[in-house]
Amino acid sequence: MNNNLTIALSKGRIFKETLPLLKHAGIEPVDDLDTTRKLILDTNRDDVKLVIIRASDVPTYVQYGAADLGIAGKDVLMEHGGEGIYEPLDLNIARCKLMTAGFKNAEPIKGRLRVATKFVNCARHFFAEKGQQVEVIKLYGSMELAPIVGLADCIVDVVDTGNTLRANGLEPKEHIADISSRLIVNRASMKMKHERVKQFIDLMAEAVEK
Ligand code: PRT
Ligand code: MG
Repeated sequence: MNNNLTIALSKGRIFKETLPLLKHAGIEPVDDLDTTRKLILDTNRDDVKLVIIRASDVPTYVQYGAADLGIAGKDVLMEHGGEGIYEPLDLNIARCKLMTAGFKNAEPIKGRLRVATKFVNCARHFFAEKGQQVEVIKLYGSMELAPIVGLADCIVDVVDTGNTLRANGLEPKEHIADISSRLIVNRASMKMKHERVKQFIDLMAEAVEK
């Protein structure tokens, strides 16, 4: 087995907030992410590559060993289920909350509550724990629209400032989980490249503590 490291992460807030941590670990991308169209980024280290993918695909790449390591939100990890993956480090970045949200003065719903979300597993689990019957409707984005057009009674989504909810006449209701991004590791890579991976985790942990 080679001793290279492939790290999967998404563009946007996770990439931005991960850069300083990677830098502390001695890793800097060579290409400018704002302009490059490459999906595999070279770094200053010959033995380290970054693969840039959809946030919700990161656990899958790591699960199957297409990447040794990844950085993903706890929301995405809970939804994925975590099979084949270790989660050794909370990076404490891209913090937000997984919440239910709905109209401000919503009437109590008679019958089954309809919940629109891209987090169908999390939503099912949350309402099942409360013993509440729900119909979960899978969406891929713009969940806030669902109650407005009558597609659902409420949504499950991640919330930071709550501005997006308020701008659409909705408010956060029930807290499901505090979210931050985690460093994840493929189980086989953890064994086969143990020294290499452990050294990287330790450096990232140091960067988080700084
Ligand atoms: O778009 P794609 O399907 O590729 O994935 P994604 O939209 O999940 O990716 P990205 O980069 O937007 O989010 C990556 C991770 O960042 C998520 O999995 C969360 O763990 C974390 N995170 C932290 C957030 C937010 N904060 C956040 N505010 N993810 C999404 N949001 C959304 C929120 O739902 C709302 O639509 O940003 C919008 C602004 O939020 P407010 O509450 O400040 O208005
Ligand atoms: Mg997005």
